Amino acid sequence: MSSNFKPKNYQPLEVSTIKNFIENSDKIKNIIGDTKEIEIKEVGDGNLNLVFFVESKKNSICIKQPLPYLRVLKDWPLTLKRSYYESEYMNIHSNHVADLMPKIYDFDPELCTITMEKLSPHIIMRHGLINATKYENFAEDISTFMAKTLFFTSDLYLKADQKKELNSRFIMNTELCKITEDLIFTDPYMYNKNNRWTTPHLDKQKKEIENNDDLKIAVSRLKIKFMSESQSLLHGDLHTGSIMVSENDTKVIDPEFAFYGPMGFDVGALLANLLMNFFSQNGHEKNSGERKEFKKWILNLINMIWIKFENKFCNLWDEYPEGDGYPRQLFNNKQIIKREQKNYLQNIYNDSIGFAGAKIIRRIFGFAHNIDFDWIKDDKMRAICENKCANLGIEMQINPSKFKDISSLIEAAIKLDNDSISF
Ligand code: SR1
Ligand code: MG
Repeated sequence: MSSNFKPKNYQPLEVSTIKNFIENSDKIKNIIGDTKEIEIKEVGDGNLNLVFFVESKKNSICIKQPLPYLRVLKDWPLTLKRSYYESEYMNIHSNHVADLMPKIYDFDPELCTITMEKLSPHIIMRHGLINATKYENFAEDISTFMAKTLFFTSDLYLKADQKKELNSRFIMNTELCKITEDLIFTDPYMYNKNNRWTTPHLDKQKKEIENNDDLKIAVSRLKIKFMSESQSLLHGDLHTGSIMVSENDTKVIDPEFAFYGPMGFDVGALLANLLMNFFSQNGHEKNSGERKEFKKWILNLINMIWIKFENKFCNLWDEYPEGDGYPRQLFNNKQIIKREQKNYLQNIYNDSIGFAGAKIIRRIFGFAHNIDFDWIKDDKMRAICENKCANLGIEMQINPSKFKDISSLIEAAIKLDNDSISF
């Protein structure tokens, strides 16, 4: 299960070997049809994997294959087993959210490939948001995705043995969890050769982070929560680079970090990435003020996502109170459960705030950054956007009670965005 897991016939695919790969699989060949005139492109631009698009007259597919190391840092070994976890996650959730993920055609345990539907005309959501494109169905779609994936794999819906069995299928995704444990909860708070930030402008803030004991305690508490609370089967990397969108459609991709963890980790990842996009907008303006309207839209999106998620999650709980968590026999009085739902959702919200704060800091001071900020060409401008957002990320971790509900989070973001900062 570790990085030395290597099936006997594993070979990284190349554009020149894809035809052969298709011809060796009846299933895939059937989808593609005649391979004589196919077009093949390697398009992977993430941190980890190879991604090929194949187009024939009949159909188009996407083949994703892990490498035994990090694509962006070749001397960092990484288990091939991750594609197994990704395909397991997609299979499990295809019951609940089939229309919110690409269709999977094949998982090849030898080559570790996942062959799936090629999404078109979808693009990576992060790219769309950087260009200030609005996705009007997104709040509806992603709140459904999170409510269903998190509820249906929790103790609220499953019997204890079913949940433990599911958990056991992901329990050894330890290498991917370790990336998160190091890159999100540890490295940004100390010296690490892989860390980077907009220097020299953010040098002072980086030092303050390293010297802030309250912050290091807060992030370590979040790390403990991440490592020990097996609440639901998480996507594990639910940022806007793991979501593809078209005008009216949303598809969640890339669940290779899947594992059983605290629900707020997925919700927080999404909120953090939308907040980072909000703070990056000034840096993408050609004329000052032109993104004002879009920034309002992003904040409203954050608000809608949380409210819809909360409602949908509680509705699922009302409809399927089947899990061992709150045995039905104990609660004849529905009001008691209603009250407890509020409490439960408040806890998810509180966790989401902390995790979102940690996710913000890692993307500004850690190893893997977001293009939302990285694509701001002017260093000073980028530093200003990042600094304001990082101030929010720090507060969200040390003073989560300041953000008791989603409107207080939004007000705080507006206030920090209006701060005048100069370097
Ligand atoms: C070393 S991989 C860096 C990051 O890329 C993925 O998207 C995850 O967020 C991971 O932490
Ligand atoms: Mg990914």
